[in-house]
Amino acid sequence: MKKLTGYTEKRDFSRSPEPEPEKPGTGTVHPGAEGRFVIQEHHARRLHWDFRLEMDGVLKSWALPKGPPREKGERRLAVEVEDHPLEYMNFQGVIPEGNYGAGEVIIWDRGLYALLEKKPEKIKVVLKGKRLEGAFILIRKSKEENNWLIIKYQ
Ligand SMILES: [Mn+2]
Repeated sequence: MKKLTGYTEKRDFSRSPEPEPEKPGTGTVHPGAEGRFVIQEHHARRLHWDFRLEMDGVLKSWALPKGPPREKGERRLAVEVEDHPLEYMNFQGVIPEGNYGAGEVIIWDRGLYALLEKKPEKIKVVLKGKRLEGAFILIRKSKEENNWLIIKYQ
């Protein structure tokens, strides 16, 4: 559960409909295996899309200010944010004013992904969603920062 302290510290679950983590998730996704992914359109103070991969028992998460790349060769900024609990996969609804991330959350796409490669600075996946399909690579721009690029390469 230690991994989710960033998530729980930012939220008051008596005031937000977001899921409170119950148990730590299990089931690490290894290269060659499949996991689930979700992209949530989040109408917060600034509209963005949250890209989440089931990985190591949590949802590894990035905020995409301009959404995911749709065409081969396109690259978009992906800002790494706190790990979310697996239950967040199914969340949509309105986070009330005054709460962290206040605004509407809509599931924009979801499905399975195949993990091709996983390194601290590089993650390669094949997404099999309704809207997004194909191979994507996430590359961390610098070791000290949370800024990554997500690139559609196939
Ligand atoms: Mn968000």
